[in-house]
Amino acid sequence: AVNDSEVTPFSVPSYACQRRSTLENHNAVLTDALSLLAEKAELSDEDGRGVAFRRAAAVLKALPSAVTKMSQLTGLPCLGEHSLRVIKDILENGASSEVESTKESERFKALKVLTGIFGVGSKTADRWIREGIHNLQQLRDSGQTLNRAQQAGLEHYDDIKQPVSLAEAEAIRGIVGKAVASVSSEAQIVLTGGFRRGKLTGHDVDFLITHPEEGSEVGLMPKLVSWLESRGLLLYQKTTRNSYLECSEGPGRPPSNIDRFERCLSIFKLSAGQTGSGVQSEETAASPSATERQWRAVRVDLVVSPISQFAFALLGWTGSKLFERELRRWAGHEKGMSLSSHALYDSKQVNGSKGSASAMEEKRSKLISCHVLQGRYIRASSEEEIFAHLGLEFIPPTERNA
Ligand code: DGT
Ligand code: MG
Repeated sequence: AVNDSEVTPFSVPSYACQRRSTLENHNAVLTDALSLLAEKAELSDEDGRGVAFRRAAAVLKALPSAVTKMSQLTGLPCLGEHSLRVIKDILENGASSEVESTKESERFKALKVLTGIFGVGSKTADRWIREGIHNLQQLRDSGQTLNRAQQAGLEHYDDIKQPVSLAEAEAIRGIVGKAVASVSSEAQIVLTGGFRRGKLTGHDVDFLITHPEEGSEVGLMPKLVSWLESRGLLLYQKTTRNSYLECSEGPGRPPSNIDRFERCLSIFKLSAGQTGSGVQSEETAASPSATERQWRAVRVDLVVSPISQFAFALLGWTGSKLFERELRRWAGHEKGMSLSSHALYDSKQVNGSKGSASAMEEKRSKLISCHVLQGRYIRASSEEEIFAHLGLEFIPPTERNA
């Protein structure tokens, strides 16, 4: 055994967007434990605590080998007292008592089941639990009023909780690609989300659609949805309008742009024939009925972006969620910029000052209408350019699995 004085502590940069996080993880036991506590916090509306556990897990994911001693963790960023206690418990006792008791907790189990229903968030789940509803049967029997999304979510629960395979994602890519091509010969579609990061399964399939000519993306979404609906491919869909309006000092975008459709949350009906190899293999079938009926329900998200915002949308919808959050934190805290899935805004240009924006300036920027702001929007036509503007080394999608 190596004694403590010979242990070389690991070293990683603070922000996840400064690190290359592949799908390889040498510390899965530890990161699973921390992720579960993050999930518990998120389901209890303790977002700050949730992010802290997510950041700690991401640091461990980035390590080149398995942690065996606490002393290896000396000096690592983002490992708070609570996370360190959980890690220590696992290294010393093989398990964390907090994690184990969470897994057994009736409340946690109920929150997981209920929020697993598409359209149900933690607040709704919490209300139902307080009314004595802990599982799907109790929900069905309760006579609770469900909205359209929740009804569809409950109906397709077993299918939706089943991971989507890459083959299924590619089959859907083919169908949606055909739909896009039929409504516009020039429109482009990209697979984003976890599959773009090289994951082999996902909880949904995410697509980003754009058109090379600015403005021609307007109206694409309703046409696309009609195409899919008329062929019976959508079990559920809800399209929401884009409410983002870029306001730079340059010529403003026409007001009509705030009205275009932007995002469609859907439940796709994927036929067995469309994946080539059948919907599910025998051993992974959620229920006999899922194999008998020769189709399955899959969550699909469609997003339409104008070409001027495409690079930002692509970066924003590729994930991981923590990687995105860290990019925005880096932009704000280290660069005095504000990054979204629409744009990069440099607020430190105010009065030509070079330093990073003070909290006061940032507050002022938020209060003042964007028409009189003196900062500037930074254009970018590729992800590489956005990383460069942020002063970060480019991290390809497959290394954004933080
Ligand atoms: P998955 O589907 O479980 O394999 O995991 P991901 O990484 O595909 O996660 P997902 O599908 O929830 O979201 C994909 C990315 O899209 C995520 O990393 C962040 C981004 N995203 C998700 N929801 C929103 C949203 O409401 N607004 C914006 N701007 N981005 C979002
Ligand atoms: Mg996804």
